[in-house]
Amino acid sequence: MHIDAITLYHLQLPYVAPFQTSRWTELDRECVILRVQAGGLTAWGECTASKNCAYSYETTKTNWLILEEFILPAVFKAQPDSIEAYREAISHINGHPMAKAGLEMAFWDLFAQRAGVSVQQLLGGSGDRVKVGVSVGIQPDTEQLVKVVEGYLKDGYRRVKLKIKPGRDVTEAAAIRRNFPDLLLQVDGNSVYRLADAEHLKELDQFNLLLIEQPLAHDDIFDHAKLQPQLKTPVCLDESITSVEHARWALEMNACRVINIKPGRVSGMHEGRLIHDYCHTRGIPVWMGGMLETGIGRAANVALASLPGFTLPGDISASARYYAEDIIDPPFTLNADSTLSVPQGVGLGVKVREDLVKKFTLREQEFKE
Ligand code: OSB
Ligand code: MG
Repeated sequence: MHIDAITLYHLQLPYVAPFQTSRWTELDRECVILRVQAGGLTAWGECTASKNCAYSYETTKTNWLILEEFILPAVFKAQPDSIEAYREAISHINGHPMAKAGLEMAFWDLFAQRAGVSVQQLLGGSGDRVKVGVSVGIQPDTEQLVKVVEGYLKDGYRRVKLKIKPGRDVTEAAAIRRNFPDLLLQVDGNSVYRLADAEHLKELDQFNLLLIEQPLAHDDIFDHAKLQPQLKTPVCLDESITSVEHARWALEMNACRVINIKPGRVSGMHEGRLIHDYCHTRGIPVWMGGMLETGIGRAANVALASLPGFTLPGDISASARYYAEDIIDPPFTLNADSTLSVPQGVGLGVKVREDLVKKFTLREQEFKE
């Protein structure tokens, strides 16, 4: 199967509301979307990096640069016909997991289409639904936060994640717990705390949280291993797990009791599945993280989240939670049991609205051998 052309789109898709974390705010999703044309088939991928380098050093523009200068030339030369061959073709490139994962996603779509199966089947997932929750950004004040959470509960979400930051973390977690005593609740620090904050973080133990996500530095495992024994709440690592080796280090060091898997952060669904398998055999729960993906990345995430070790609800919400106009048809909707349905068609199983991709594209370029 010859790879004829790969088109990159620098997308800018407005969110329905600003998304604020402990360390940055975003008003729209800027990301690279990829279209691969090969053997008469068209496949799609999405790079998860955004405009800012606050979550990771990667950005929309570095994704584009690394794809253009290194990944695409390697791929046109190697003409990979499997995920393994793709990974081999780019194995000389260090770092830049989100750039690599974006094209890998398109290859999962392509190879699933070639085999006449869904990406879910190609990955070895099963079931037609995955449990999901909603990630709630920092709001102007506590009263507003309670209202926003209430709205999501009315929409049908049964698990909520709060973005937390120093100065308001304990009061906000307390307010949400007081208003919603039985809610499945977790928090995400996005690497804003330090080990010296351990005494303060212990106050969160009283709220019966499912987990606290990435409290300490984005590249830290060592201090998390010193923090976890001091907390009753399970620590979940996000930013600092970028490969199955990191997952092994974290578990061997008892730095966390849960791991969040984001295919982009770990260089693709292949590595994400390795982390899943590693944790699953050790009884460590994993869950699917989110990067506010468009419908393309969301389709890939629900497929991977259907592997059996994804026992906690994922950060994979309905299209309408993020976008007035998602770039797929139909958009993802929430089922009454707080699940999203896994597309059952061939490939990613979603129809990409090329007209909307074009409408929200700032820059587009086609690459050939
Ligand atoms: O830390 O999980 C995170 C979004 C962008 C970057 C980092 C994170 C997030 C989220 C959103 O929490 C999850 C979602 O896609 O709904
Ligand atoms: Mg996180």
